[in-house]
Amino acid sequence: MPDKKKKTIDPAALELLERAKELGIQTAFDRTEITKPCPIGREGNCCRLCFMGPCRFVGKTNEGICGASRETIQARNLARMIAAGTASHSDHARSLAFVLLAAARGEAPDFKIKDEPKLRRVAAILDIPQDGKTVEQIAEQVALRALEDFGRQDGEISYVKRAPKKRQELWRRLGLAPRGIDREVVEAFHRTHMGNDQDPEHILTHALAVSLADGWGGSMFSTDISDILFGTPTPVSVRANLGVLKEDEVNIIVHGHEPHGAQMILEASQDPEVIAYAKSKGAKGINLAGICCTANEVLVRQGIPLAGNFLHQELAILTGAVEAMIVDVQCIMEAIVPLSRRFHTKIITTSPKAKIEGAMHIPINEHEALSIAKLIVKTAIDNYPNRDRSKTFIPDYTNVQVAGFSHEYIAYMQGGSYRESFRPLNDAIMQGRIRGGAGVVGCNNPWVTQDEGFVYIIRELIKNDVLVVTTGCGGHACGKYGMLTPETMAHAGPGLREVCQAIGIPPVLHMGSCVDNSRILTVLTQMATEGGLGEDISDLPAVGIAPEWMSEKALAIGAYFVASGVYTIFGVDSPVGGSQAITKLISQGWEEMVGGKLEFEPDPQKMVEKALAHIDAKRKALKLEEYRPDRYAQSQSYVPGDAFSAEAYKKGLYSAKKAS
Ligand code: NFS
Ligand code: SF4
Repeated sequence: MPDKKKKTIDPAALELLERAKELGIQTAFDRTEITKPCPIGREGNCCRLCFMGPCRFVGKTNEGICGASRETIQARNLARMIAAGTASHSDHARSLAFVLLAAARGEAPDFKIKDEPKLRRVAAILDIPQDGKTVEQIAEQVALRALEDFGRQDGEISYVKRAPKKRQELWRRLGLAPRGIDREVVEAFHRTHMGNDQDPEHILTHALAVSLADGWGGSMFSTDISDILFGTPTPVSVRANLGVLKEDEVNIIVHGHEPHGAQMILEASQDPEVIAYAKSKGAKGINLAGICCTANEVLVRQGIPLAGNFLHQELAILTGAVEAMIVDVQCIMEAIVPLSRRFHTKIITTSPKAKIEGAMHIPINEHEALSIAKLIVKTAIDNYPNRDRSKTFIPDYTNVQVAGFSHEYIAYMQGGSYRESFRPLNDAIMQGRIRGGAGVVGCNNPWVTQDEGFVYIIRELIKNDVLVVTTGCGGHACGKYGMLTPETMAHAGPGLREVCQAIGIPPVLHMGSCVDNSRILTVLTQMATEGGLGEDISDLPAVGIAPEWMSEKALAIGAYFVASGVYTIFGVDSPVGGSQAITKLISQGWEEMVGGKLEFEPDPQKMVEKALAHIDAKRKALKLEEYRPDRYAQSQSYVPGDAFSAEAYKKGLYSAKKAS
């Protein structure tokens, strides 16, 4: 198990953990120490796929009761995790496709087609004829086409053709182009049932196909449909961390992943009648804040504050100042329900797919969404008088962040609508002003110090002139420490800093939620096809890093980045650490096959070293100018200060006191 010295570097979290201790309350941080996960299962050495087992591969045991080898069971375990992650992202996309369909047919009056240009761009990609059709008719066709891709039996899903030509051909040659999203997921579970596919390499090759059904299927449709319904993000400034909660307002937290319910909660909370109702209960107003990806999806589009990432969900309740936490699907800890009973907080589940015992269940459907959302918000307001002031403790930390760099905006910012392109970015990489790119994304995991990996790795990368993009809980982490502001360019190497100054962007770009990792695929494709950096994603000097991963969804993302040609490094620990052969297969083996590889490396410093070495090797293979940090060292207009240290953070250097 990793040796962890402290639980978190977040001062707000530290104060609340202290508070939890005073109250005798345990959180995931404490349960990590008490529970001690099974070391056999943790490294993938346990098979429980049939009732002759579970078979544990320890000591001299090298086969299961059925004779399955260690490699087979490792491959099956990993493939199943990737399939479950793919199912989650994709089922989220399916919900959105149904919302779009209902909106297009006039059956979801509270949802509108907010971004018609995006709808038309998506329709064009899908070859849907638009002449003489109304916006609603086009939207209906887009929704139907997405749903078709879920149930498609043959051929390939629509978005395969969005990849670089060379990549598409490779996938087709290897049989990796997903036929249908549901089909690949179902087949993964079939193949890994007892007594079926028992060739580890064969199992894991299919796992790559499954993951592509996520990246270029479910996740990409999620992103597109969310943009159509709620608007394509553009940079917006929001506040982050638990200090956004208010002493004198009804605090409502939305947490989860699917954006449509949260969007309705947001609209309900802005309704003058609902606000008046809150005032009638003695509150000054309604304060909505978000946790995890629901926050990244909805709130950043409209500048609403973020309460924090995955490990902040219990801490938010510990403030004693939250009237309701409204959750939909994914990454919701069951622990929040018993915890909420120690305070006045109500946990309300809103997805027909997810109930939690002891929580209030008010499912939101697309047909009467807003009226249900108003009911939910009123339930929170009714709870406001129950807040016990002697128990509230809101840590006074927030920070400013700029988020909302959609791939469309990244193209736009490099030339405006007149001449948008990836030419400036590609040129900067070719000249060595920017050394390369990195996506630093993913979860929190209480097995490592919360946010420490993100802050360390990103700081080192930008110092070394690597442009960073982030999503998901990684985005929250960056936001909390002020790393998403233009001022962060003070910490960038001189070449990268100059580019950031010229365009006016931070060196770390927040691209959205975890399904928005699909936006990174689009950016990589645009860079690979712009010219000068090879002709496939695997040619690019780029890496993916998930330093604090924990979920099956994270593994699905890791796998689709690999299958798309990206070197991907995961932190914490390896779920296949019990087999050297499988470890080699998913790194060296996959690299030979698809040009990307998956490695697990717990040490953040080594992650940075590996990332830089890979970027330099790719630069060399492309015969680009050698990267020399001193070459463009002219730009000194920013004096670097230590904005990221907990000390600086505590002093309030970058944490203006709870601004609204
Ligand atoms: Ni991604 Fe978003 Fe966070 Fe991990 Fe969970 S919230 S979908 S899975 S923990 S980054
Ligand atoms: Fe054991 Fe084989 Fe059953 Fe797995 S499938 S539990 S290895 S007998």
